[in-house]
Amino acid sequence: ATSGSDKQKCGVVAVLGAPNAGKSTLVNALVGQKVAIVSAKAQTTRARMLGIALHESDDANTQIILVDTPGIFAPRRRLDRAMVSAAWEGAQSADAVLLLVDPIKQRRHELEPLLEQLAERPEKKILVLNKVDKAKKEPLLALAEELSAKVEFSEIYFISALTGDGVVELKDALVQLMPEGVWMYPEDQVSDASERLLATEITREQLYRQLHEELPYDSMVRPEKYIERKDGSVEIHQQIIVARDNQRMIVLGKGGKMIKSIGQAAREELSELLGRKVHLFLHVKATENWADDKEMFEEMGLDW
Ligand code: GDP
Ligand code: K
Ligand code: MG
Repeated sequence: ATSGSDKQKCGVVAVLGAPNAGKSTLVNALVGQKVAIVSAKAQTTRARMLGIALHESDDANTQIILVDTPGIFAPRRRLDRAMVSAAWEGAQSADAVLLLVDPIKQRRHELEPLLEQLAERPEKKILVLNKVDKAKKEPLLALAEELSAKVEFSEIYFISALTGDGVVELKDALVQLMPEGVWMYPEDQVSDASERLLATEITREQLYRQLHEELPYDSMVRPEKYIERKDGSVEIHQQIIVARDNQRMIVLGKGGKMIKSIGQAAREELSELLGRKVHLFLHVKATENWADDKEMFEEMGLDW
C-alpha cells in the first residue's frame, strides 16, 4: 500500500437487493472499475461475483470485499435454487450486510421475504436507497422509515450508484465497519473472477444489450480457449449455449449479422479492459436441458 499507515483492515460486505436495484452498478462504483455486469434486464447476475474495493488513509489501509448476489428470491428451477443458496452462502461470513433498494420500483414481492430473512441476521445492516437522481425526497424518507420499522438498520444512506452521488460517504461508512486484519487479496486484484470468466461476462452483457426480450432465458456463455499470442494480443474462444435450435438462429441473426455485432462490441470492450488487442471467436451451440447438467453447475461454481 502507498499511504502512511501500516495498519490493515479487511472485511466482507454482502450486497443484497431485488433484481435491478442497482447492485452491480454499486459494486462497480465502489471498486472504481467495472467488475460486475450491469443491464436493465433482471437476473443478469448469475453466479455470485466479488468486487474488491480499496481505501487508503493515514489511519489504515482497508480492503472491502463485496459480494454481489444474483437477487432471485422465488426460485423454481434447480439452477435458480442453486444460485439463491450460493448468494446466501456468500453473505454468511459477511461483516456487514447492505440492503439496496430502488425506491421507485421496489419490487415488494421480492423485497418482503428478503426483509424477513434480514431481520434474523446478526450482522450490522445498512439500508441504502439508490437512484436518488430520479426519486423525490419525501417518499424516500417515508420509505426509509417504513423499512426501518421492519429491520434494525445501523445506518441509512441515500445514493445514486449511477451518478456517484453519496457513494464516497457510503464507502467511508463501510470502511468504518471493517475489522482489523490482513488483506485477503493482492492490491491490484479487483475481482476473484479470472480474466477468462470476466471475459464471458462481457459477452453476456452484449447478448442482453443487443437481443433484449428476444434473448433466450436459457442461455449462457462459457469460456473455451484463452490463448496468449506471441505478439502480445490474446485469442479468446467462447461458447454461447442456448436450449434450442431456433434460439440459436436468433443469436446468429440474419446472415450472421447479430452474432457479428455482438462479437464486435464485446471485443472492443475486452480490448479496453485487458489493455491489449483481442481476437474474439464466438461459437453458438444448442444443448437441450443444459440448465439441468451437473457439470455446468460445477463450472459456474454452484452446488448441485
Ligand atoms: P442489479 O440487478 O441489482 O445488479 O442492477 P444493475 O446494477 O444491473 O442495474 C439495473 C438498472 O438500474 C441498470 O439499467 C442501471 O443502469 C440502473 N441503475 C443503477 N443504479 C442507478 C441509479 O443510481 N440511478 C439510475 N437512474 N439508474 C440506476
Ligand atoms: K440487472
Ligand atoms: Mg447485477
